[in-house]
Amino acid sequence: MSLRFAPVARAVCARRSASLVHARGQVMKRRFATGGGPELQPPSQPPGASSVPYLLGGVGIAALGAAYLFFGTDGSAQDTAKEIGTAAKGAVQAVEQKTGIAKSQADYQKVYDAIAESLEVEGYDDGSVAPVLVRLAWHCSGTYDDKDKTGGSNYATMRFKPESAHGANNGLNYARDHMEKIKAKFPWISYGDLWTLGGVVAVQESGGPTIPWRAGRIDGFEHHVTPDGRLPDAAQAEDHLRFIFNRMGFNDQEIVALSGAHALGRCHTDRSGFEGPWSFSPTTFSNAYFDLLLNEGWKWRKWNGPAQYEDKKTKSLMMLPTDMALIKDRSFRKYAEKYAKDEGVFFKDFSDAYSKLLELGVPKAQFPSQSWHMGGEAK
Ligand code: CCH
Repeated sequence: MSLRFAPVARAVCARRSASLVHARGQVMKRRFATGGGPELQPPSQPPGASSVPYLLGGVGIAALGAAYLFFGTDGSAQDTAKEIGTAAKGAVQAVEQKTGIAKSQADYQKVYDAIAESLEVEGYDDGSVAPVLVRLAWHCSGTYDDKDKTGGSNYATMRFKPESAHGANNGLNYARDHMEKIKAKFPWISYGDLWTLGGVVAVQESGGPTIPWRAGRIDGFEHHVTPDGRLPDAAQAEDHLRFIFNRMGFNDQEIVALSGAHALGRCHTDRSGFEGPWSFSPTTFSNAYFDLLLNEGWKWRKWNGPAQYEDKKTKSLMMLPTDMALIKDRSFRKYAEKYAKDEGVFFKDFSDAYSKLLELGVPKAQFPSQSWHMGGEAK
């Protein structure tokens, strides 16, 4: 492909305003529910709603008993009490979701709108926090292990020191702090719902596909934190990618689709050690990552940092060793080629895989039966 955008190194400001104009002009207005967007109707009250409080009380008591049996007397009495409270909350929430008396989609749409309105931050990277919010949503979900069902987005365990200090999460304090401002406005939302909804808003408002999403995650405890090393190491290659993503339950096609998120954002020397953006338009979600990966010339960058590639023409773009594995490995490559040729196919596959990613580790009973399309009409 030809280089369609202004070289990054030459004009950060020009690029910033160009991509933001795109985001603002073409995307943000369309997706916001406020300011004339489509009105979402709260679900109607279920028949027999008056019996629901009794039902909830019963479920809560049952959950208390179950939690006591499950957790026994391990740990301090205070911890056990908190655990029981969480288990009860999960059970009550499941019933609330099923009966429709939980917060409605319209309530979550208000959170969506507040996040969308907060995305542009003057002076931060390329002018938008969307990329780092996509990364927060992915890292809070990608700890999942499909064998023992630990990890994932349910408990928002990155709030705790062991996980927030895992090397792969460097720099995500910025995203978590940003989301604290939203949490202050909507204290009823769980962190897992907040962070994953943030990832949905960020993709959609950057011009990406609609991501089906639903509420239902609950806040957990420090002992839910999973061991370090569950997220991918960018210095490695295809075997490592399969090892990490197969553990979560993803196949080759889904691995490649998810990797297309690198159209957004950039690497930071003070976070991962790597440097630079993957695309010329790092605040716009598109299939540019695959296009560039396949159609630009790449060579190892000569510098003091970790081994990474740079594009031969402008030397302003980068690829990680794991990115390059997507075109070196034959099975991965066929999907990369498909996505480079057809953005519609990429959007569809990304939407499916990202939606699945954001629900990893959440017991199905905690969700209402159907996913929602937040932010207006599905795209
Ligand atoms: Fe990623 N990613 N990612 N990534 N990532 C980085 C940044 C972003 C890997 C490594 C890195 C996914 C998969 C992988 C985003 C979304 C996704 C960085 C730079 C590294 C390193 C961090 C820094 O320095 O700030 C590796 C390895 C894999 C293996 O597959 C997946 C999956 C997703 C989402 C679906 C986004 C977005 C960024 C940009 C963040 C920012 O702050 O700009």
